[in-house]
Amino acid sequence: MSKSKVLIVGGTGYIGNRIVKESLAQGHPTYILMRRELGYEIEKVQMLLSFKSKGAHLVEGSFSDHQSLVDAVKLVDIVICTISGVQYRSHNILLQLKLVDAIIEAGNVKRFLPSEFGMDYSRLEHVLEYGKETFIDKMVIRKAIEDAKIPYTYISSNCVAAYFAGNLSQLGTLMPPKDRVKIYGDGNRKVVYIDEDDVATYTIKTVDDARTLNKTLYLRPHKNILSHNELVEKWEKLSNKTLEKVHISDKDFLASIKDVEYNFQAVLARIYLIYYEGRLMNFEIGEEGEEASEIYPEVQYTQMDEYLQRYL
Ligand code: GO6
Repeated sequence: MSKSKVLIVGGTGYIGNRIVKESLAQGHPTYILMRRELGYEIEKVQMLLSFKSKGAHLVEGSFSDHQSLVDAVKLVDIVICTISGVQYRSHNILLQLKLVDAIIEAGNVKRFLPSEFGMDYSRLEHVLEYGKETFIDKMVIRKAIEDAKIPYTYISSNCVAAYFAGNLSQLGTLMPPKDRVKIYGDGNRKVVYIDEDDVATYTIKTVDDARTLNKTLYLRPHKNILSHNELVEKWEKLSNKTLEKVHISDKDFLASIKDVEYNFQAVLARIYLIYYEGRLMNFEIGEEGEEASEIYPEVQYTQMDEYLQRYL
């Protein structure tokens, strides 16, 4: 069977660029949307040209040109969108409604993977008041996909390591702390960490897999399910240094959310749900999903002690 053709929208981003590389590596004819608005964004243009030299096809288009999206989508079997959601207030995620419209009109797409790649908001029975509306956008996209009966897979990748493990989950930095580490509550809730390269590996592996059609693929590699305390302990062993632990009570953490700007509130709200409430691991996957390391046991995923070595 020949490999399906894949279009990546967001191919220069933090997750998207890895998916492009993995799609090429796994032998898929790989197409990347090159937005006309790129203009002078020179790093992105150069990255796209380097992907082109490795065999990717650059497809020019724009979210403000419906026909260009239809034409792009018609070239492929699979559409993967990794558009960023982290500037919550700009509602970037909702741009995908235009992609959904294009997929409906084109009518040829075998599977759409919208930009999820985080926690599964559909499994939250409640969220915080802070940043409440920022949990809605991805659900709006899901509804549009399901109403249109577009075949889909949602990827729930949990905590990507560069944001959550390399800094030992300390806010405002991407490097590990030197002397003192803040621990959220008692530090015992289970959190799932994942190397972003492994996000790409599992994502591309699943695009032609009938087992994940119209389901969510949860990335929960079992050796990477760690409490905050366990993550810190791994770093202490590697660096051969003991850090001072400062426990932040849930009350103090919640109080601190009040005074920060909106976008940061949305970040803190997620940290709260993950580290104080343990929302990544407090539900069974069940019939709606599959677990990646279970259905792809051949993938040698990166464990966090190995990942952390780059920070030594
Ligand atoms: C990642 C972050 C962590 C930012 C999700 C700064 C959506 C999700 C796990 O942009 O708002 O240290 O699920 O110093 O569904 C940001 C966001 C996290 C990164 C969270 C994210 C995760 C978005 C930081 C930091 C721990």
